[in-house]
Amino acid sequence: MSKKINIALVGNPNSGKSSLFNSLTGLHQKVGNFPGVTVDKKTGLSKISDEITANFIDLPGMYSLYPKRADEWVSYKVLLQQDEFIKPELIVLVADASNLKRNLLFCTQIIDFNIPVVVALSMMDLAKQTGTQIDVPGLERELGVPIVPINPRKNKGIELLKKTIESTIENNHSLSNRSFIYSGMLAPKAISEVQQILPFASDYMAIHYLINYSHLSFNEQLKEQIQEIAIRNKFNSTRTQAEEIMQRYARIKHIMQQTVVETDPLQKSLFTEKLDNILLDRKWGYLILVAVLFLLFQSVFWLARYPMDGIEWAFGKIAAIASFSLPINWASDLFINGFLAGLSGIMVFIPQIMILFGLITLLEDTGYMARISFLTDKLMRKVGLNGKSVMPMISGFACAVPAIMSTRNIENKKERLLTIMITPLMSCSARLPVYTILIALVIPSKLYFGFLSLQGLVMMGLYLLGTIMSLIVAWVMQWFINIKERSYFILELPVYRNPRWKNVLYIMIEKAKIFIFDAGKIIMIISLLLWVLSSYGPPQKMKEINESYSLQIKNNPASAEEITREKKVALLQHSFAGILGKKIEPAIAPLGYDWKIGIALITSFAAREVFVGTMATLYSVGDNTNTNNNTLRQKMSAAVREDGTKVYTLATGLSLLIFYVLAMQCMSTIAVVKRETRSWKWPIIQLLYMTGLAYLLSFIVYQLFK
Ligand SMILES: Nc1nc2c(ncn2[C@@H]2O[C@H](COP(=O)(O)OP(=O)(O)OP(=O)(O)O)[C@@H](O)[C@H]2O)c(=O)[nH]1
Ligand SMILES: [Mg+2]
Repeated sequence: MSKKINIALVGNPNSGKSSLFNSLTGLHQKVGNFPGVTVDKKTGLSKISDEITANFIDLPGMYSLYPKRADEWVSYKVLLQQDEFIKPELIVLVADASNLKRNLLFCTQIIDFNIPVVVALSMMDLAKQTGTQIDVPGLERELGVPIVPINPRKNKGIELLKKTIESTIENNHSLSNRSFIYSGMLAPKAISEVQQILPFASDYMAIHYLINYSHLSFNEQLKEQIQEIAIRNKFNSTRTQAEEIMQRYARIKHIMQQTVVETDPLQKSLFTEKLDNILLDRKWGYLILVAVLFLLFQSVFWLARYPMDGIEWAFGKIAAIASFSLPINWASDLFINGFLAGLSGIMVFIPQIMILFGLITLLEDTGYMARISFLTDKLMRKVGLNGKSVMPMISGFACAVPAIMSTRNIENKKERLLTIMITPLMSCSARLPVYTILIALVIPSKLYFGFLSLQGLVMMGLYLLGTIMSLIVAWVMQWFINIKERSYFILELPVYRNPRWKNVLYIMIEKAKIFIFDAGKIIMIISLLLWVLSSYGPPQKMKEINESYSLQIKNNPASAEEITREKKVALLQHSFAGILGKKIEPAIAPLGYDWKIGIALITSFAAREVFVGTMATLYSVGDNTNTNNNTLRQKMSAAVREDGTKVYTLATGLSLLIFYVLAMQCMSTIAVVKRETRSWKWPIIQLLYMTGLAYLLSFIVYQLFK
């Protein structure tokens, strides 16, 4: 019978844990070239042998066993057997061979827990490049645990690792109870008293219970007992920790002298260092940073244009063929004006979303993202944030939900909270469709110097507006958040790496899929619902309209076409959707919006990307040209108000753009903020301030440009 065991993957940040996890399980856990990519636990199955199936747990990285950040606590609790779902029976410790000394500190702490350990030594290729030679069997003897060199990027060493895990499990009971340092001597009496109430704790684990009992999931009685032991024995956690670290480093130093040959550090001139001399330069560094960000947004707009035109054209053709060949009835109307219109509204944006995610993944994979944090730390500090806030903010350009989760690696609580509060102001990919269509409507397509497109510049302006507002809001909000904690910025700069193109491509396809299926599902359902709401109304009123216009046509057959068009508009206005839109019109008229836009604001309250689907449905249902091969853009640009003036003037367009830059219209973000801050207070404040800001600025802009 096959046995299932839990194996935790732990190690320093950026050492290759998630890469190994992916190699072992065939899953696609996010991997990136900076410390703190993984911020939550994730499990996956892998067959170790015919008898053993392992449930691997990928965990956030930790520098040492003294957690400071929210993500380190996740790992710490799993290691101390305090996680309610996962209790690891074996630990695979991933150690970065090119950074051995620091990785060994953590490694020896894990060894002293007395849970079976296998060490996976990653980055051997990098160690070799810098001339470091490691005597693996010698190191194994000194540490007393098996060590397997691996390279998860190239799938090397995985089989051997599985074999070693298998034999470690089999030899479990004959494992010598060998510790790296004599932790029992650090606080002998307190430790043995803890072990009397928690008999399974190793000496070293007992120390951790003494230090962190108040944060762990013990019952109150047990917490009081441990506290009492600590006080009675005058247990001093700071002194114990310092003593422990010193003892460990003393032994590690000795071991390294015996088993590792390093080149003279002065001689090694790394590619990374040379590149950093330019990229982190006080002048060039910032210039290059601005250029990189500029290129990023220009390319999203540029590169995507041609595939977008193609998709639009194709859907126009399909709709034309369908309306030509299908019989005219409610089913074909639903198909063409509900389903097809909604679908094309989704598909058109796939190219931009893929390109945006692809480029951001490139920044992360090469290691440049961490440099952006480094370069911007000073600026960020001025507004109460931290260099580490920049990574979530830039990820926020793709999607606020993972971005907000990634704030877990910011140490300071206030800075983390501020980052969470402002990240949704960064223009995420769901806003792209809205921007694209509105820009195409109200901003002329002009080129400066033959390559700078005006529309591209406006697009960049919107991204910039979101970013600048986020800094201003952070600056203001820091005075209202009353958390006092020392702030510091420690970020290990990773070495530059070639991007893994397969990974980039995978993420692009994956994000496109998520957009089509997750967002698409919502868009589609709302579009179809909207089609019903805007095709039907109170029956009595609808009947009246139909009859009155039929009469008019009978009396005046020459202008039948004109009258039919008026009839359609009247029907839409008195449909259920029309009634709804009219209801909120007074509130949004000062921003320059009519009732159709009002409907879109309502439907996109839960998810902004619904805007385009809504527009597509509304303008198709009320389509007064009777041909279906018009694109949505053409239909919108032809839209007129009751007094005959155009709906989408520059003023309305700009006001609407600004509203979408600033308003909080995303249920998923609200949910994730609630989860990360563990209260409803912050998501509610966020919803209110963002929507208020959006209303105010849109109002000002409309009144200025009107
Ligand atoms: N050269 C080389 N690169 C590797 C190796 N293993 C992983 N990498 C790269 O190292 C980087 C970090 O990998 P991850 O798997 O995200 O590291 P992690 O330990 O999960 O990092 P955190 O989640 O931030 O703690 C990625 O760019 C990987 O492609 C290796 O053996 N050699
Ligand atoms: Mg990871």
